[in-house]
Amino acid sequence: MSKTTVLDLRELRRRQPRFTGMDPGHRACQGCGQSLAAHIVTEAAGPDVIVANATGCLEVFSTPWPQTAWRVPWIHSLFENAAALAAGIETALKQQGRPTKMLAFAGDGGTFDIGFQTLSGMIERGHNVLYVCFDNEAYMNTGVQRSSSTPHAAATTTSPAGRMRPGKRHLKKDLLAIIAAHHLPYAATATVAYPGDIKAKVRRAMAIEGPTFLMIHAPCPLGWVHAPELTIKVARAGVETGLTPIVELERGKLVSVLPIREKRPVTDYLRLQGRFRHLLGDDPVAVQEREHLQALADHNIETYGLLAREGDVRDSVTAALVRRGGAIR
Ligand SMILES: Cc1ncc(C[n+]2csc(CCOP(=O)(O)OP(=O)(O)O)c2C)c(N)n1
Ligand code: SF4
Repeated sequence: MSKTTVLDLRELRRRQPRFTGMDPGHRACQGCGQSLAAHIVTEAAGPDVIVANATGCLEVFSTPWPQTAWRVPWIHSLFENAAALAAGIETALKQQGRPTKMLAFAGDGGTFDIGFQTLSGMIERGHNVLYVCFDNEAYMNTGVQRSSSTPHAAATTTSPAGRMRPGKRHLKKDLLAIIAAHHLPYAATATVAYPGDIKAKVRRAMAIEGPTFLMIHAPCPLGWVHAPELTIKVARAGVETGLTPIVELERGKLVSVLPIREKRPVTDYLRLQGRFRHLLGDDPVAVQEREHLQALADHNIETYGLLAREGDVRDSVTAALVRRGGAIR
């Protein structure tokens, strides 16, 4: 009879080679959601990639000359043209008979605002690029200025909360709906609260020929004003309140969602972050703004069908997503 081998799973995992596209020795703040997300994305994308990275925190903290945290080919782009740079490299390599899927990385400022034109053009022309937006909801690298991704009523340095107005006056731009209108093969949202879901979505998006888009909700302790150790808790509260809908779209149509199993009030999200501190009191404006944000969360829940339903069949890959309206792949 053969001898039974007792496997030490931890030892086995330690010995398995694990690809990392980015080293930990960089200069991000403690608890930076974006650095966590970039590690997860590059690990899932594997070694056979080239990254075009718009300026922003990720670029600045990962490449202080002459150092770099990147273990994959990586190229800096301007604030506004990561998608155009990725599209150009992809086209050049195709012409040389070396087709590849490019990665483009940018923050929300580089995506929702200043890089939007090149992003739209890249998708419209059908380039083989996975574009990843690390959404920390403001221009963090230059001092926490509001972007069109900043949530309504959040305080930033250019939308301060004071007597005249309670933080940002405008709504967060519904970028996913605009991206969906391009009818691209695949677009999805994700959050650092669910790393396995990010990995599954990156693998899906990398395997698809043509333009794909992933937007990752990435708390910024400095700009959102929360303790570094709360990053995951904050991100999870975003999902469970409905303020951060986690969904997948194919050709612009919703195919799956990360369901909310126990819905929480938006105050559970707001009270964790100093940028919403002015919304927690009893004064009528704070109450009105809280109600407004609750209505926005409820709208997301309704629009995407986020509440868990009896009989929801879970996605076998992530064990988290459930189908809404069609096949996942
Ligand atoms: C045309 C142009 N305008 C402004 C800047 C200055 N700038 C560099 S990074 C940045 C903010 C980046 O914000 P975001 O894309 O949200 O990334 P984050 O730093 O938040 O990760 C700004 C305003 C620039 N480099 N180029
Ligand atoms: S400012 Fe925010 S996004 Fe930038 S490195 Fe620090 S935590 Fe990360």
